[in-house]
Amino acid sequence: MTYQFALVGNPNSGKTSTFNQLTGAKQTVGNWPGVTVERKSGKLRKAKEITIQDLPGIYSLSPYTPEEVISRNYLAEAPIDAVLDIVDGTNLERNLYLTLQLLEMGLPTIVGINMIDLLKRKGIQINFEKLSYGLGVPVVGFSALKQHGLNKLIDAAKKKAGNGDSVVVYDSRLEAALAEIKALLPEEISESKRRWIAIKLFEGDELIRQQVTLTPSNEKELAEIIKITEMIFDEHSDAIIVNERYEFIQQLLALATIKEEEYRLSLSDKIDRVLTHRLLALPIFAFFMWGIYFLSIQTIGTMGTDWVNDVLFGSWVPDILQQLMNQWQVAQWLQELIQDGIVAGVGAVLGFVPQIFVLFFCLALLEDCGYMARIAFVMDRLFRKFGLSGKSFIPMLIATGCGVPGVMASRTIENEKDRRLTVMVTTFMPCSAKLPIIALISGAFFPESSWVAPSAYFIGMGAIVLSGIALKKTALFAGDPAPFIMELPAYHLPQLGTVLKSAIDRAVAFIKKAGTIIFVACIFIWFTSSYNFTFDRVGEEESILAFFGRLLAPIFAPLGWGTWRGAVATITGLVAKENVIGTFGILYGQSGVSETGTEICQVLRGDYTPVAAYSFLIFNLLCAPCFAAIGAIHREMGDSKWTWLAISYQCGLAYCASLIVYQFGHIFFEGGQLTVGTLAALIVLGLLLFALIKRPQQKNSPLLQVVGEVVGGEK
Ligand code: BGO
Repeated sequence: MTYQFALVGNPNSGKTSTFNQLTGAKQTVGNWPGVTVERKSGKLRKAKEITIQDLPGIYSLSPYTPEEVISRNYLAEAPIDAVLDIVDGTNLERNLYLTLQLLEMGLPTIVGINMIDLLKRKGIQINFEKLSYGLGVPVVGFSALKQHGLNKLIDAAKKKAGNGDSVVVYDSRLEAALAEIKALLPEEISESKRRWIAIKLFEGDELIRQQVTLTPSNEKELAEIIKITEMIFDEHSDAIIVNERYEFIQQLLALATIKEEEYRLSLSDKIDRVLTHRLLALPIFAFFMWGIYFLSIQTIGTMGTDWVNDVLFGSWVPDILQQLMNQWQVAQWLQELIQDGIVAGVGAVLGFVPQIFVLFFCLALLEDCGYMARIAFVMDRLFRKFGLSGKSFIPMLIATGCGVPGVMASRTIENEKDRRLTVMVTTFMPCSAKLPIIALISGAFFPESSWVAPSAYFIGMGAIVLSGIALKKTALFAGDPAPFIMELPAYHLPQLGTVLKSAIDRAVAFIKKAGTIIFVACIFIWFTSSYNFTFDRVGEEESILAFFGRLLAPIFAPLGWGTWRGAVATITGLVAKENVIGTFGILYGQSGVSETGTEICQVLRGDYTPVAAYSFLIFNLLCAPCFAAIGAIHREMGDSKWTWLAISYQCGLAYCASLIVYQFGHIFFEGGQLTVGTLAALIVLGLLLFALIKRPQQKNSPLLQVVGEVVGGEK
């Protein structure tokens, strides 16, 4: 059996090279168009029954140039068994334009993607199967220069010989017009050529118009069809066809090609490989947080805080105020209120502004460069293991600034159980108001350890994760976590303006609070710590505050800090967490030493052991948040029962954690004796571990059943 194959392709696609390889001819090869200007033929080297015709290089079959005329006439008239369409793989879009026209002609076509050696070098991947599927004809990759794949090309051509079906279909409105034109064509035109001729008539191809004889009414109808279609597409008919071809090619390319630059890892991806690594992500995050706390609480921030405490509120402000009050002959009680109440209390709180500024500057840096989004992603992986959604991390991240917006951010969680759980645990994160407590305790009791301050952050997160594990096992919160899809923005250099603004905003909010709510609270604390119930001026120990503090202190005794001052500071912290420090400023300032921050530290060290102080820190970190955040919890929970459940859970967990830390820490680090408190801590630890490791419950335990009925009527 003999075969007639035609080599067709764009100039420079490697047709002549292919022809030479296949036939052993020595045609001139060149990297400029027009090397093959006339048709040449030759016999296949390995199978002389196959004749190959090398046609001139062309870009299109709408014949504008002599080469296009030669090629089109030959393709339209010669008895060809198969067309070998030689496509420059590095220039697919332009080359496939000709391919589509070959398919429109209904020719039995094999697409040979040449220059696969160059494709490899350029990092372009072509999926030949997908391309073949899209075009509806065989596609073979080869290299004429490297002599790869040529046999496959011939085999495919032999298989395809004589079969010219095409699957190329354009816009349905255009196809409808072509179908109508096909119906107008004379019957003697064969079925295989009718669609191509319809396209050519639609395009307005003059040569075809002359060759096809239409009746006058069909002529009119053809004009009508073209006119309507042009109106529909709002384009000239030839432009409609061109656009459709390119549209088809774009879809093909999207389906079948990948450029390496599109999947090559960007710098951002490379950084993510490390920062979001399964094993490394959390240690790296811990290291970053350590660095941030080290800068804000241990070094740079502390320098500012020391200056504010020792110089600004240690001498400048009190001295200037004292002079003014002496000049204006201010009453003694008012002088005491201003110095011992307001300056000591508000000053102690304001002393932490530099540390807060540095902390939030560093956090804003991490947020602005895109790292915090990664942490949400990493946390999603971690949280998901424990049944929580990564969506819960966003409120927690916001809560590092302030618990109120943090709690409100839980609204993005669709699953009601997950949302309630998130509201309940979000305020475990240390907010800016808790930072002074962290700074004071770590500075006063652990000046040598750089891990105590960041540990507050990790304790907050640990409490959230462990709460998630334990609570998700109860029927109140059970269920699969909501899916969390977030786009990770590419890393970029942080904008100094944005970062500064974020840090300044938070510092200003802190200062505003010190000038309002803390100011009023300090007056109240000073008054109640300076007067007794008959409003006589008394020493602190006989004051109203000391009375109430002593009533509460025993509750906190097992936690190691059962002094009336510690109890009062914790309770005033419910108004605003800054009050904890404001209260210490007033109470320990009045104890005869001095108001300055450094000296408060010395007095504190006399009242508490380091383990007791750490237990105090943990309790104040985890217990119910300030009133404003409790209000937000109430709004989000939408009912008092859930709010009370949240507050009770927070205070209960805070108490248990502090108890365990103090009781065991006291024995291990301070040589304490075993007591009833140790036994209680052991039992509590056992119960907490049990809550963590027990099997998830389908049915509520009797206790939770009661709670469920109370808070949500759940059985
Ligand atoms: C020059 N791989 C590579 N890398 N190049 C190829 C391949 C292939 O598989 N196939 C062809 N070429 P024609 P038309 C040249 O001649 O066959 C190259 O127009 C050069 N010449 O070598 O002529 C081929 O018949 C100087 O390149 O195509 C030729 O379709 C510098 O593609 C070009 C660089 O081949 C066109 C290349 C003086």
